Amino acid sequence: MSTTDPVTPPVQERPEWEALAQHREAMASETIRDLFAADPQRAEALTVDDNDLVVDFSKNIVTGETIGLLTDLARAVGLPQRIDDMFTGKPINTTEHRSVLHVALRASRDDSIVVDGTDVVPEVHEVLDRMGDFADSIRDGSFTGHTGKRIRSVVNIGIGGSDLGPAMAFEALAAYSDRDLTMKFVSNVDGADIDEALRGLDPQETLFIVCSKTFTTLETLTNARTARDWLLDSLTDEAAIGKHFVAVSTNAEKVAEFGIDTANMFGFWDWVGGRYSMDSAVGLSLMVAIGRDQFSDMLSGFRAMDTHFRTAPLDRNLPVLLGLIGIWYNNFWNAETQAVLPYSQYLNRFPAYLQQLEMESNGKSVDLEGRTVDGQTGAISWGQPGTNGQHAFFQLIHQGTKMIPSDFIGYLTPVREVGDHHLLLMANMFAQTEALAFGKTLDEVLESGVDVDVAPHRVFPGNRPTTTILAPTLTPFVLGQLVALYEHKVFTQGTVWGINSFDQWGVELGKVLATRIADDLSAGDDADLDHDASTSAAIRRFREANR
Ligand code: G6Q
Repeated sequence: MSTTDPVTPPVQERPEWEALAQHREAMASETIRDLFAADPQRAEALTVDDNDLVVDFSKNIVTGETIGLLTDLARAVGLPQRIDDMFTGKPINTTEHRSVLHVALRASRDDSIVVDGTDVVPEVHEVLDRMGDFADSIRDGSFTGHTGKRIRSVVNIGIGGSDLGPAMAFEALAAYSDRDLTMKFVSNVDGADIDEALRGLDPQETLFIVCSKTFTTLETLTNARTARDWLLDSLTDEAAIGKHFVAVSTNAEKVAEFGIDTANMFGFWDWVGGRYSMDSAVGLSLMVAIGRDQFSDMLSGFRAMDTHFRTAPLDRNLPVLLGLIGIWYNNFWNAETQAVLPYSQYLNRFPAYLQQLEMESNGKSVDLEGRTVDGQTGAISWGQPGTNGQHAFFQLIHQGTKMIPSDFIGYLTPVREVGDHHLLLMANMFAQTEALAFGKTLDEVLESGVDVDVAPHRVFPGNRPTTTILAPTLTPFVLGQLVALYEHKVFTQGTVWGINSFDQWGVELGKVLATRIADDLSAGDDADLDHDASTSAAIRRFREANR
């Protein structure tokens, strides 16, 4: 920022924020129950659809006025301009001086997005085409390992953004995958992860995809070295590396240094953040599993949501509404967490994926002007698939003292019919959102014949906000739409809070300290330690145990 740039006021100082604070006071006595009773059109008015997604916001503590005030706020902070800046490649990741162009990863072949004088779309499609050819060759058996055997197991080695996306999406789309291929995802530096993953695999039939944007990440390189040793233990010939290792990275030099031929490298670009990269070459393992056509369907789903985000009016815009309603609870109702509850076993890893997307992006306390933010930013995001959660933590959502706005995600038809399971699954999902919104009053409990002493315990206060997201079924297209929905939700929120959703300096300190402590752990018993007393004691215990 130059000294002549106008200073953007903190969002809390805007009149639109104050208007929301006053509206919150007025809403204090409203209940979802009353809002529904007062307006028979409510469900319809607060439901928005786009392509395959239908999102019902009506079971939230909002009115038309709330949405109006929230969208006024979004306009006041310049959200439409920020969206345009992102899609046109402006360097909005100001702390890393980069464009933020994950949307270019799913641009159509005939689109054009120019960054520093270069149209990046042809490069994106060149990599996608190479990935497609490679995936085809694994799937049809024309690519063989060092001893001529076809590849039957693929191990993705990566962590964070180079793991969570492909691992989540592979599980989500397992029904569309080639079941003859065994897919594994190794991320943790805990040796147990790779040790368990490699059990039962035949080195002659195993391909490793080492996925690392920087190719300097300790966990990934340690796992990749272990994988290389495992392979060479049995195949003995260094030349085997070329047939069993490929890399996904932006850093050709480091890839070559590791010993992987850069001809076997699939590139991406510094304008793709790790947690926004599952639709880049980072998705190679997914593409091998589901094939290039289904991967392309997934990209179409992403693109459909991008178009919606860019063109729909703010008050009918799914990511904008999801983001703004999240801010309504986070900042005006003091909700500290938000749950994501997919009623789909295939989406088992989706909450973990979103945890990184949301919390690494918006877990910031310094704004774009370099000021400490005044008020809350990113909410804690968590969840589990239903119905499992119902038998565990749902008690607290129903009757606890905290407000936990929850997104329920479900499908009208199952990917594969298994008896009446799907009907029961969805009956549970709909029942939960109904119970959370409308609860059960003391009168209703007493009317049902419950003893007076126990009755208070059986009351459900209701008025617990939920958003229901439905799709026809879980397809690659729907998954793409869903991921892009949350990507743009995160961007909407970051824009309102005035923070940079695309850096992650908070993960750096731990990395630096871990490298230093690794040296301390391997030093001799008497080597000096320069840490606090607690950390030094832990290091000594470790040294003693590993003497
Ligand atoms: C994501 C983060 C982080 C990153 C990992 C792996 O946005 O930057 O999760 O993806 O640290 O980094 P590499 O891909 O460079 O190994």
